Amino acid sequence: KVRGPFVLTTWDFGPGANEAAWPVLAAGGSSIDAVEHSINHVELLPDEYWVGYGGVPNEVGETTLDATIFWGPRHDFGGVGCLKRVKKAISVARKVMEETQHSLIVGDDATRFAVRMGFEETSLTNLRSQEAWEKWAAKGERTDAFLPEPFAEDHLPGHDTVGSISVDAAGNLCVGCSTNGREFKIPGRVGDSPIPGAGAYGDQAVGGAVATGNGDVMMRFLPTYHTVELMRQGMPPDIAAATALKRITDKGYKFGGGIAAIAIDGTHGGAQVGWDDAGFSYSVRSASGNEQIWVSPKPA
Ligand code: SD4
Repeated sequence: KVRGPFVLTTWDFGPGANEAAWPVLAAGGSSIDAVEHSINHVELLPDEYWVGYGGVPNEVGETTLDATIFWGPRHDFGGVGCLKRVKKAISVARKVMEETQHSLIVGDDATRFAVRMGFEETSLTNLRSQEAWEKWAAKGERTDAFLPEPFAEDHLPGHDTVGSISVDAAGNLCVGCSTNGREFKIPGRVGDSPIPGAGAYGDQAVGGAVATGNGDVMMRFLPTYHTVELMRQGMPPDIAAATALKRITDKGYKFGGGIAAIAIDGTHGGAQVGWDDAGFSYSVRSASGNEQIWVSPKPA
């Protein structure tokens, strides 16, 4: 449990993302700015394969982004799906939330909306994502999303969706996430990240949860909504997250997925399935420091 304002961010970039967000909270700023700072930090990392610029491309070699943001005080929400050629997907999601009556804008129209809001249109491809795509395309393969049983096992070498949850000094909750989704996905594919209750969910009275992993499976179960609702009933975050994931495995799905959750009072926890060997962590920054918590241990 942490006290006072805090920010929680998933995966190995969590500590760095939290540090990017912490000055906002330390200065008495808003959790919405903290979440945006945290996620922008990861979106702009050139060597981060799963989020933002330079990220894992789709089947035709284009990187497209999904992102979402929840704002507690008004239970407000904004998201973008399959956003192209704009780096800061979480910031575009914030514009959807703050500047429109809509909740989710997708595809080329999301790009047009972003440009209208003043964002720069630019390539998301860098050397790393270009090379990864060329190597894959040279094998002449179709994406494994065409397999009849795509979820019989997890084919993905890694996952790294960034999810952030913050509560500021005023007690206001913000939850966000951002991702490229899935390697060599079918163009137009949108994952769980911009679906409310799937990739992220928050309730000002309870807390927030963020998910990472095979979104094609996870979105069928709204696991972050489930986690937050169990927390509302008094379940600790780690048990709530594990219970939400168990709902999925109980249906027979074998997949890799993780959830990190934190209650408004600072009690936090996470759970994962399929990543006993791969390792899954989240980090929490508060006035008492920046702590990385391993839900499943990082391989030696
Ligand atoms: C997706 N959930 O689009 C995302 C991928 C992910 O870590 O989390 N990767 O399916």
